[in-house]
Amino acid sequence: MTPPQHKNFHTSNPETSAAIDRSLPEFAAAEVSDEDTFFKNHSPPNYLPEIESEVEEFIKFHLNRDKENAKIVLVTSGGTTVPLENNTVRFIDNFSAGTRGATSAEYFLESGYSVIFLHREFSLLPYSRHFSHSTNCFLDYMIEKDNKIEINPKFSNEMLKVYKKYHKAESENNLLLIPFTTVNQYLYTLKSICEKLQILQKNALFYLAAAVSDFFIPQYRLPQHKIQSSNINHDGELVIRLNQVPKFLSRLVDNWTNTRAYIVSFKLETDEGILIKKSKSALERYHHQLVIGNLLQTRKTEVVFVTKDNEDWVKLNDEEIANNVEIESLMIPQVIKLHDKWIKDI
Ligand code: PAZ
Repeated sequence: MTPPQHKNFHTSNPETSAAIDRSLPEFAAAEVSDEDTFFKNHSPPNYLPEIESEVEEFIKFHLNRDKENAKIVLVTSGGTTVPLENNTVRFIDNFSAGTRGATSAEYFLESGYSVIFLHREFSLLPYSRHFSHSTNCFLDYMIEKDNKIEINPKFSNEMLKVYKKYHKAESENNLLLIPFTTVNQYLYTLKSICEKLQILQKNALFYLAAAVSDFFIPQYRLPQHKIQSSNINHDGELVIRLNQVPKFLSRLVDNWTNTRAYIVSFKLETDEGILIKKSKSALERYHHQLVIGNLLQTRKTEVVFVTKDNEDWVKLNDEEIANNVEIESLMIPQVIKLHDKWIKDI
């Protein structure tokens, strides 16, 4: 079966076609029940239908290959932006580089899952992450020989290993890359992909590692053009009002996904005193299967798996840290074990 060719979408350009619509009603401060209001008051990205057909094709391809056993994981990754202008010059962003998502995606692929990778455009990607965003420029991996360019032999073994895995994922059509930039694009695309994955039932896994903004400027209040330095108040301050982004996890669990899907969300905190409490309360509030808690400061070396009955820490030991072991190499087998048990029991 020949894998379909994928298009390249760009999400980081402002959507001038979706200029602000002043006829939209004033959008009230968000509460948990405001998810539907959000979609009513915000237009979908104009490329969404094309992404939907790519996702449909991808799912169809995998169901045709193995209807009973095709397992697909949706990995979300990276941070969402909050534009301050419609023609976006400035935006609010967060720290996430997409390391967790890109690294996890590789371990899922190695374990036989197909991956839909919903990621912030230009954040880290599976496989290329080993050579991008690093302190080495990609040209440092090359050398010139006889007026030709070659891979520096110093790096070629490492590159070959990564290349083989990348090539396998690509040639078997196991990895679908879907980008987003803004929080609006993320939410619309997430909803769509969740709905398309309903057909997989218990074989669908949701691994929601993206760092989604909690606050945004609703479309009806977004200035069309660049904020001018004259837009200040009497005290010389620029005042920006942000609304709360509705908590979409409840909709995702209750409406967007099949009730038999396995859903993993992440909880990031900076205060270790509240990490477990907040992770547990997310689980109780949204009734999904697993919350993975992590602290900003230690997220690369330890995480906590919070389920209905358990709190299990996954930690790298000193030797593993010294050997650059990736914590995702311990996390993903655990997640898969839980998903397998879910598939067997449900
Ligand atoms: O992208 P990254 O590897 O730098 O960070 C990963 C992470 C901390 C964003 C992720 O593990 C996470 O906790 N995501 C959810 C964040 C939240 O909304 O609480």
